[in-house]
Amino acid sequence: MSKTIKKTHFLLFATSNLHKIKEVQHFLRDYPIEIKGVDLKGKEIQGETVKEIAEASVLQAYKKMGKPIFTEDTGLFIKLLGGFPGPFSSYVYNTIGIAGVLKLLESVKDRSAEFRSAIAFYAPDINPICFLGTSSGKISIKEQGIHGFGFDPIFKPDDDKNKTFAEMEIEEKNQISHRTRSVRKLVTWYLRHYK
Ligand code: ITT
Repeated sequence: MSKTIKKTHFLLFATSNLHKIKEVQHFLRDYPIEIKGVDLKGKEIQGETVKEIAEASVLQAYKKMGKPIFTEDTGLFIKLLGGFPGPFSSYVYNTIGIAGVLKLLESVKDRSAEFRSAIAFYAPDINPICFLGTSSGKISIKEQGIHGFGFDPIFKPDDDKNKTFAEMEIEEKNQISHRTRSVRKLVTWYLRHYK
């Protein structure tokens, strides 16, 4: 049984996605940082990279909350489609959806893809700072699994070729996910900076 870590730092996480909050909270079980999710329903930000989107979102979020805050933007970059949907992942998920993505890859052999996660953190004593995390894998032939969210049912990470992210419990996904990798960088930096 893991022992309970006393939370001595508090951060806001601006997101509309409860799954992201759960994953980050799960990761932070072993750290003295507590987060609170806030859904600010800000203006939809477009950008060419996940970093650009996360940085623009964090400034917008800080303007509203006035407290140390971070945002996270993820994109699914499919190699054969030149990185599409990438920064348009949310739009693609809400329009053509998973079925549409599978259709675009029908009878395609090279199904390599990558999730890229960018976390941007802002507090008044620093410039916005960004941390990146990636997870490479393949787009599966069909949807598999019931866990997770978004594109999880069609993403098989290279770290565990037999399963999609949606076939993993949160604990398992968190060991190898793009989000864990960006959050870990944020936490390492944060605890050094704000001892
Ligand atoms: P925010 O409010 O934090 O922006 P969102 O759900 O819009 O929440 P993103 O823009 O980062 O999040 O995500 C773009 C799309 O990619 C969206 O459809 C998500 O469902 C999907 N996505 C994000 N992270 C994912 C993950 O870990 N696994 C599978 N799909 C993911």
